[in-house]
Parts: sequence; structure tokens; C-alpha cells
Amino acid sequence: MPDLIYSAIKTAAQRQIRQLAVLIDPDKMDAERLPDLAELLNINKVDYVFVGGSLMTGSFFNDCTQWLKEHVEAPVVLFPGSSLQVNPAADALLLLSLISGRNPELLIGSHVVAAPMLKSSGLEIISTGYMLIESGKLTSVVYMSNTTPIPSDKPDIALCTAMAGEMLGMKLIYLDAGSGAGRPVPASTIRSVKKNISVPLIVGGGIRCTASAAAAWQAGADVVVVGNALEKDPLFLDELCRERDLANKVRV
Ligand code: 1GP
Repeated sequence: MPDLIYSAIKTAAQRQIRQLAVLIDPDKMDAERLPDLAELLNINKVDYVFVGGSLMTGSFFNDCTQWLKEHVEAPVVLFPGSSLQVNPAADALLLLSLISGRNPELLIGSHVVAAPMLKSSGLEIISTGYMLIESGKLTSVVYMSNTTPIPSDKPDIALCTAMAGEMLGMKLIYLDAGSGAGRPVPASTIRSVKKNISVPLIVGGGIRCTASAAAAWQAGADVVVVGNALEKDPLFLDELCRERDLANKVRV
């Protein structure tokens, strides 16, 4: 499988181009709202659309993924909360190993079970060292993963974990405070992880204002992920993209 999406993320990261991914949780989306959202995503030239959720109770995942692939210009990347969230219509899938935790199922177990299905899906599979950072509140992902997140005031633990992930061959590191986090990943943690790895760094969770996104990019995030805040106010996307473009000096 060609690594088109990974190459795009990596090339942009090497050029220090800040990228934005919008996370869509199909449980919190419906078919009526998708067209307006797609228009916003296309107008603002969002870099990636991530699709997934730590717990999915509805049945919209497959239709939502397919629809986004057909109507949105940005690549559609699966960010699966479980092996049920796989759809070959997408462009790529982040194969998350939860390296901040010690739950064997999320480190390797579910990957073994899903491997044949992933292989036959034809999806570009991107090995991702996924790290949860404590955020001041019990997020769904922390509860569902049955793991302890890395304390937010222990950047050393975060950086050693990220370094180990890279040494194990993971192609991306994702620092996540969790969807709807009380506070985003601290800039000090982002900075120290970024200084010690050479693979691209994704940061998300609890980003609700442009200042938080700017702080994450400034500290070294290559891709910032925003979900919740856009579910509440889709027009926030315009501000976020302005901030990204300002940081990239594309437009003022
Ligand atoms: C969660 O990083 C993502 O995994 C996005 O979080 O929904 O809080 O923006 P939010």
C-alpha cells in the first residue's frame, strides 16, 4: 500500500507547516448536518478529517465515512476507538497502540485480531504511538481504555514514552488529552516530546480556542486535532484555519 497520507503529514512536518485535523465522531453527527460541515471543511482547506470515537453506540459510522470520502477534499483518516471502526472507503487508518498505558489489549491484542481484516481492507495503515495525558477530568477514552494517563506535570515520562514508541518503529506520536478534556496537553509536554523525536507529532483533546491551538503549534505539534469545539460551533473552524494559515504565513 503506498504511504500517501503518511508522506503528506511527514513532508509538511519537515517543512514546519502547521496542519489541522478535524475529528468527526459519527455518534455526534447526522446526515442533515454533513453538507454544511463539508462545505466549511472544503472552504477552509482543512488538512485531514479524522473519523472515530472511543465509544460508538450508533450505526452512522460507515455511511458517515463513505459520505465524507465522497464530499470532502481532505483525506479521510480513521481514528478508531475499536476494531469495529474500519471502513475501506477511507484513505488511511491510524493503527493506535496505547503506549502510555499498560493494557495489553490496546498495546497489541486487538491489533492481532484485526490484522487480517486491516490487511485486506487496502487502507493505508499508519502505526501510531498513542499517548493519553491527564487532563483534569475523567475522559471517555481514559475510562474506556482502562489505563492511567501520563500526569500532565510529568513531561519526562511523556518524552521517554514517545522516544520508546519511535524506537519501536511507530511512524507518528499522538498526544491526546482526550475528547472534551478539561485542559489540553500542556505546551511544556509538547515541547519536550517534540525535541526528542523525529517522527511527526499529533496533538489533540480539549482545544476550544485559537489560543490553545496556536500554543500547541508553537510548542511543536505538527497536526492539531479539534473535535468537540467544532461540534458545538462549526464556524469556529474559520478562526482555527485563519490561525493555522497565519502561523504558516499563507494569508493574513
Ligand atoms: C480526541 O484529540 C481528539 O481524541 C479531539 O479532542 O474533541 O476535545 O477536540 P476534542
